[in-house]
Amino acid sequence: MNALKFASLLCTIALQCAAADSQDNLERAVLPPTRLSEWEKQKAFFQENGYLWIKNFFSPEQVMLLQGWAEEINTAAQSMLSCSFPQCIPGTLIIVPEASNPLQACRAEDLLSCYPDLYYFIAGTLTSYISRLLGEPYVLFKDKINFKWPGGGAFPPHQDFPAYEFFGPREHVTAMVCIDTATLENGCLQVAENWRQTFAQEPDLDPSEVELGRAVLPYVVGGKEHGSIQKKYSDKITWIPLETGQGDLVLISSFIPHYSETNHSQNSRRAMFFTHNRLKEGDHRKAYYFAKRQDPLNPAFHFATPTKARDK
Ligand SMILES: O=C(O)CCC(=O)C(=O)O
Ligand SMILES: [Fe+2]
Repeated sequence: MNALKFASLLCTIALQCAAADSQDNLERAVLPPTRLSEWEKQKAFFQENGYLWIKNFFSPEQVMLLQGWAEEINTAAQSMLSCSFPQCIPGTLIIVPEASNPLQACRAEDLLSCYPDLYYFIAGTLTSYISRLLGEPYVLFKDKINFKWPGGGAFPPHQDFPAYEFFGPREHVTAMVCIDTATLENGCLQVAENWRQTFAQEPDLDPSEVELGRAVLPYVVGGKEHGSIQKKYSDKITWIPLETGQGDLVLISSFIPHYSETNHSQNSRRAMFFTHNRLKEGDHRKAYYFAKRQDPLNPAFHFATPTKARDK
């Protein structure tokens, strides 16, 4: 085959892959519900799979608002890091530096206590949506923005539940709001495909917990990998990359295994995460942040994250 034919063959394969990719995305992502039957379908998908990806959940105007908050929070985070602002003062941002660079913010937390308009925005959109979708009131548990700057660290495979379990609620729903377009190159979120099926026959796990989607997979305790699923288990998982666009929403249950790679691009991959729990399991937000501010370096608060904790 001559060079020209070979190049054209490569081009055709690339185009086919791109077409297959966007077809997959179309099949995986849904649009915001507008009819009762769509709510039911979306609920069933979330309960079956542990995640739900809604394209264009937020309007372009709302995306601009979210980007504005993300910028403001970043400016505040960088100045707080540069003057070693303490974490223990309620009503201020909690800034967690990147493990590889103490002057770069990996994440900022407790945003909603600092930006009341962001709080009302989220309560009126996401909290209401989650409550409607799941058929009972939900309440905010914690919130954060992960900046994932160029070179920003990977989040190894983990489940969120073990990081939250000491605070009461038995399950959580996290809403990921995509601020920058997320790609494989910049380290988009990846979720486990059919994880209940993957581990249905696993001898070390309780089959009824797996069936209910509530099994905790054995994870590494202590050290740099604290909180990440043991390799023996994570190797069995098939991952679905969610290449989300600005304003897309992804809901994940606190049990679904997920991870993301290092950002290999030149731009940030910012996403906000709003974790909720069932109101009937109590409002634990204040207790969570009180505990975190008292002991910010406790490994319990650095679960499978590219940040530094005590005794790691
Ligand atoms: O930002 C990401 O890619 C993943 C974040 C995550 O899983 C977490 O913060 O628990
Ligand atoms: Fe997570």
